[in-house]
Amino acid sequence: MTTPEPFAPTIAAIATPPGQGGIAIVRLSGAASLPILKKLFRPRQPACPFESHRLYYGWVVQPATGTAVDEVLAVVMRAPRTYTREDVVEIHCHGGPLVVREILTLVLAAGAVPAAAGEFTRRAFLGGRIDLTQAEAVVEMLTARTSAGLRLAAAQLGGGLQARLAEVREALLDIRALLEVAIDFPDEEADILDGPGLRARLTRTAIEPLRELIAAADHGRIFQEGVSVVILGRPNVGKSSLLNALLREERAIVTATPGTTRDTIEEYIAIQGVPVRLVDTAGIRATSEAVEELGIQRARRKAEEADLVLLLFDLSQPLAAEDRELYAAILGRPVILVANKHDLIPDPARLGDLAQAFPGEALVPLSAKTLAGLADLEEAIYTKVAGAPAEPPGPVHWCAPNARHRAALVKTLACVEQAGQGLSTALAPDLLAVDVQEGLDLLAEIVGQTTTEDVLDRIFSRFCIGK
Ligand SMILES: Nc1nc2c(ncn2[C@@H]2O[C@H](COP(=O)(O)OP(=O)(O)OP(=O)(O)O)[C@@H](O)[C@H]2O)c(=O)[nH]1
Ligand SMILES: [Mg+2]
Repeated sequence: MTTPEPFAPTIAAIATPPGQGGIAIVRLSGAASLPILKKLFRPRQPACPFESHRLYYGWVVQPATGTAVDEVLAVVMRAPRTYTREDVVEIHCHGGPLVVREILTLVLAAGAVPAAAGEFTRRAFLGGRIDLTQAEAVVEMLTARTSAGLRLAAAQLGGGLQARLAEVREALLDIRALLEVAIDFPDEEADILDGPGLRARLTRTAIEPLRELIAAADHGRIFQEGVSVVILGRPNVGKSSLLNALLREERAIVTATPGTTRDTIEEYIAIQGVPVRLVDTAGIRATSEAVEELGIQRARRKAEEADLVLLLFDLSQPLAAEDRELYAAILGRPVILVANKHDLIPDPARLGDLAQAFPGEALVPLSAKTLAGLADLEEAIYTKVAGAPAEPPGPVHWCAPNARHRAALVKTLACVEQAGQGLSTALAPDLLAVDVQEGLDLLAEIVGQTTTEDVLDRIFSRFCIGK
């Protein structure tokens, strides 16, 4: 367990983004925050009491000369009711890059040291105000790309994941206690371990919640990291038109000449809260055998990189051998078949032909020209990448374990499942206890109770300075 250093230096950083703004904030944290403030801040009220969590008006001055630097508001927040649980001071100054730099320089000259990336949040974690999952949620909040991603991060910051993990931990602690009784009182062992309840209890209180959390990680990842969707199809089927339609902007050049797009084009959109990287590709066609082979290889590679392929067809043209080859090349990958130019051929028979040629695949009729069917396509994309539109989302949807949490959860589940199997095969209780303890250790790593320094460094290095 890492503990906060008792004599940690007072740190300072500019907490607002670089550049010009209405105001900028210099933030300090540590025992010397108030003494440092007093060296360079001249409050209007000469007998300023510096009450906690109150703003005071005054001037920052050069301590040596008394020269005025800026007119500011200063706030002192006394430990422990602060972001870091240490004394915190914020100086709200005019938002010019030079002004705020100069104030930071004065603060450092008065005894503070520059804060490392994420150091304020790291102190909040070391001070025990938040656990590691909440610290990680701070980064997710800062980097969220859609409001759904932001909501998930906020829920995790509020302790959503922490609470779920605590429930599993309690359950495992109870079961470990039972196993210890069985170890200490061999006469009772049979009663305790063969009680029909114990295995069922392990399943209900640990195995199922862990499986749900892993599923939530897979679901949440989509909202936070986003997905990549590749548009594939023969030349001239309307791939670039579809990209533009989804973007609602004339981004890619569209012409009636096949072979317009020569290279891939990437753009970002949000579909019902999912950040999507959309890739338009050059139409794949066979002008000679070698080219055909290359095109098919490229399609396969693109499909492998993508979370979802939109395979486009031109409904006004008969299905071509190349259409079938493209489909065969991406077989096994998540795909939506898009029957484009539906405005030209509204005949349902043509759609039926496509459905028959590629049975079992999602098929959406569309006109990239009139935009009819676009909402259905967006719905189909969402359903394909995020699963069926969730009914009122359960509490488990309000935490999104990240890749680090997920890896540890999978290992925890394996330990707990092993313990469950051991129970069925009447394994000795001391061996069962080993599995349960291993699961508990893994949970402790997730919340940061036993996380090593290098893992912490990796996590906090994702922050910006001043956070
Ligand atoms: N009527 C109609 N025309 C469309 C539709 N979608 C695209 N087109 C037309 O089809 C032609 C080709 O469109 P593009 O979007 O450039 O096709 P592409 O698949 O990107 O073509 P390449 O880049 O050459 O592979 C253009 O003339 C578009 O205006 C549609 O839904 N209906
Ligand atoms: Mg194109």
